[in-house]
Amino acid sequence: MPQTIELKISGMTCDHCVRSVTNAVQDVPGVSEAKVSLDTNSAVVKGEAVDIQKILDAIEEEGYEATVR
Ligand SMILES: [Cu+2]
Repeated sequence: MPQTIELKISGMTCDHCVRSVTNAVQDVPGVSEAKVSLDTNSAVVKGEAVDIQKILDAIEEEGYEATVR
């Protein structure tokens, strides 16, 4: 079943941060798309059979804080 996950992300300050978060999220199994916004400090992730905790962990490993909205 396709999922759309909305996240709140804190700690991003520039486009480099956006890329780091985007790449980290896209590496999580099942993720098909990750749209990360610096303006709204949020992300919309699409995928299937995604372990949301893995997304949160991947973002934290990059040095940012993420929560599910
Ligand atoms: Cu940055």
